[in-house]
Amino acid sequence: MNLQLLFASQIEAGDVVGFTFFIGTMAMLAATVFFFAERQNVPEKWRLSLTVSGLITGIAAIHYYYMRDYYLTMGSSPTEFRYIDWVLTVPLMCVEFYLLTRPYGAKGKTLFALIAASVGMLVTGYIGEAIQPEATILWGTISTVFYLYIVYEVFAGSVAKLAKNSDNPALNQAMFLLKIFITLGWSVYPIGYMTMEGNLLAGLGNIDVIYNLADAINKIGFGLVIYYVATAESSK
Ligand SMILES: *C/C=C(C)/C=C/C=C(C)/C=C/C1=C(C)CCCC1(C)C
Repeated sequence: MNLQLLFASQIEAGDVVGFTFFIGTMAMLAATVFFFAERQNVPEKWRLSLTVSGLITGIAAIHYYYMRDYYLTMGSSPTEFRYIDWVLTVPLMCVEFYLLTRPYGAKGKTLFALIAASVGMLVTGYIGEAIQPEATILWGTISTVFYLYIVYEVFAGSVAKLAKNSDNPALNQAMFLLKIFITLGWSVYPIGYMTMEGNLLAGLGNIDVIYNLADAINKIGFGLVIYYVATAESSK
């Protein structure tokens, strides 16, 4: 076997960006194994949620593998892989909200609205980041409107109302933590977006490092919250 070829995309010492792509791949992979392995240790009604958590980190692991390779060979941001990953995984996070509130009457309509908003948020973000860099602020603003709709839905819309009326402490605890992810965790992405050249936060940091950090927190953390609630409920 040609080892030279196998290690074609070498990571250089001091390459922080490449390092975070590498560690992101490994972390997503480990989380995926964890969520699928733990599936059988939680009560049946939580299993589908854990499967979705594993799918989210699994899809991300594969994209990180490609993004790392792209970055190491091209030396630039793998924006296309990044947005393809998000457009698959963010709707799955909306599915998690739906699954949590489904036993209490969540409607397919709400799930559809959440998915549509997340796709709208990402498509407009992609246009501002990759297609029309001269209109980054305009597209970023439109994207933020979609983002705020998701925040509204989870805080005050039907998702919030169903969780509140459920009288289930485990569910309310999960909702509380997931709200923190949606507000604080997800807000790291627009910060990364604004570090693009010529924008408000240019020079603050590397956009890929910020996105990679946010992905690790949000994708793995989100799944761990669900795992935590599932096990807390079963140990009672
Ligand atoms: C696993 C990936 C996740 C949770 C990605 C979330 C991405 C966002 C919340 C992105 C939001 C953006 C804005 C609100 C405005 C600027 C453009 C985006 C797409 C970076």
